[in-house]
Amino acid sequence: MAERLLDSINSPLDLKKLSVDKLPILAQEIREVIINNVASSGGHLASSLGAVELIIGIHYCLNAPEDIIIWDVGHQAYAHKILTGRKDRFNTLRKAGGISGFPNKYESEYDVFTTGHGSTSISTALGMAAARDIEHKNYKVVAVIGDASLGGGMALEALNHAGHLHKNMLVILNDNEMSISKSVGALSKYLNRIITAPAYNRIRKDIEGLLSKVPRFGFSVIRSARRLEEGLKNLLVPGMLFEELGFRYFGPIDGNDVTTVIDTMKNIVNLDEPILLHVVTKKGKGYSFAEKGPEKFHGISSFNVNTGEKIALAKDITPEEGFTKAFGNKIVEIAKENKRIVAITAAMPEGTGLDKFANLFPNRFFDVGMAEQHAVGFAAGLARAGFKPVVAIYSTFLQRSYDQLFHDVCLQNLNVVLMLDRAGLVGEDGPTHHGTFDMSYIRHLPNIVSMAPRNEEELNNMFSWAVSYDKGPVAIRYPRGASYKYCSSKSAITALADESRTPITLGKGELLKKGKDATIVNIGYMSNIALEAASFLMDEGINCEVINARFIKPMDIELIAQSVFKTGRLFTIEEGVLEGGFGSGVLELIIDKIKKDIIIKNIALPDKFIEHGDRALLLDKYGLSSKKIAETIKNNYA
Ligand SMILES: Cc1ncc(C[n+]2csc(CCOP(=O)(O)OP(=O)(O)O)c2C)c(N)n1
Repeated sequence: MAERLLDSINSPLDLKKLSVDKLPILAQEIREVIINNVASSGGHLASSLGAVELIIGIHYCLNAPEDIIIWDVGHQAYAHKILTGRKDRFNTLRKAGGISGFPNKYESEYDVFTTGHGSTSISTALGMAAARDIEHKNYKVVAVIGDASLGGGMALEALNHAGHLHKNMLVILNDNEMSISKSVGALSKYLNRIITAPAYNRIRKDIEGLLSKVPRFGFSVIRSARRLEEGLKNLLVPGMLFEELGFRYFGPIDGNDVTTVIDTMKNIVNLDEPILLHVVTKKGKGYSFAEKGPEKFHGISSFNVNTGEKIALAKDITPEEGFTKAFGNKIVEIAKENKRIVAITAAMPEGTGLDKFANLFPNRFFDVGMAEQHAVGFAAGLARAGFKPVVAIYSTFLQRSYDQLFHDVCLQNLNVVLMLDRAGLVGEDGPTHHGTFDMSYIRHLPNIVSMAPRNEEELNNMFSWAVSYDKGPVAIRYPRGASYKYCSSKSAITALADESRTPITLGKGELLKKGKDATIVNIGYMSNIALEAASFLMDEGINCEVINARFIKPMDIELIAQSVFKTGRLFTIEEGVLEGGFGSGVLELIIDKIKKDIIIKNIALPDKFIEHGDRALLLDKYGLSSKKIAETIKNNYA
């Protein structure tokens, strides 16, 4: 096989040895590596394919790692990983022990910042630029941000501050007009106008030249000329918004033409002021299936390279199954009757299952863009005006809205329903995406009800209950996937579950299995794993009582205390961090109820950021598989 250009590249220094005319070939080789590896490991394909030439251009013109590059979200940075010494390990992408799907500061000196959440890059870059200037150093600082991430509050706050500080920094706006689905919002319309009006660009220079010739004598003439200049510029010059914010705007340029990227970068990289370079790229570039379906290929699991079809894995569920689907169907069913229901997503209509609602009730559906803080504040407004807003959001992204939850929702005691998808460990996306903190950060807020369903049917019941509850906010957490994937003996658990079904009542749990030797208290879907653990223990002669608490808050401490009084042993189980979580809540309340000595063990995730890897593997590693739970109970069964 003829040697590839890529074979000689182990760092950006090697890249710079190539002449510019060779770079399109290199881009092609990098694309092949990305496509072939993501086809097996899954990952963020379309964004990474679109950014290949841009990344080559950035590394060609900068001097990383001395020069700083901050990737926003970081899902587009696969080519960066490949060019910075990780091409030989790229086949371990997202696998346990392998390289991370996002920039990771512990993985490489070229990944200056660990990222995964959107809209953070300009703040970080500005901070590093300010630090550089205090120390009179002279490295360059670059933030690379997508058009959807630019609409997030933090990015807009950072732009505002950057223009004011007037630091030497470069913001590269990678505009593909897509978020996961089509970008939404006034800013995206503005960017679209810039891209689709190339005439503006051509005449920009002419107009500036013309304006420079306006006679500049006499105070009022100058003032009028300036006003005219501003007015005309606003009307005709692209990027005026950024210029008004204190940036010099360059672009739009074709970000998939590596020569253009390099020529432009060379011209601007030494300018000593805040620069915004607007590059236009094609999401999914170079892989026809991804170009045609950038949404499907934004984040994808294993697929067949030749057909673009997904490859079914044992852990996969069908499109009709799972918690997300159950919620998506249930909200549609209820909203047909209840016209006060409105639904809100922060740029994830498909991921949260709200796409069906969006199609059926466009007037009651709001995609606010990548703006989780605003999503919750906006919901508060709708609730205050008498509507029943349902905010569907991933557990990890609601972290953005902690203060809105506190100030705008809980303090006002408003009837907002929060549907927290991807609660618990999400697997391959890793620490930035695991939803392991919500029980801790919600449980301590007054007024809010917090719950978790055992399976899809219970999610339906809980959601119906939450929508009819009118005494304050409700949060419901549920994991990725389907409940039956949470244990191996599906039939036994379904049978048990059918027997013990009870209606949802505020603050009431349910007894799933009677026993006498130990009490296992679970929250929601972990009950399935606990039931399986209980069946293992039964074989060892330990008869456990299993409780599904249903409510994290208010908690059914009576039910738990009665059981513990009988068994003398309490084991709590949760797929969340131990500190401040569900088990901690049980202990806080039970301390006043149980007067005799009991054995207590909280089984939860440790006080650390959990790495990426297969979810089942991680559950087992951290003691939350049914086998490990059974082992822990046995070992603590004195
Ligand atoms: C705070 C936050 N909200 C939501 C997400 C989920 N998410 C990941 S990428 C993405 C779209 C990003 O669009 P853009 O910034 O335009 O980059 P592109 O993928 O189009 O290159 C979203 C919504 C996230 N990572 N962070």
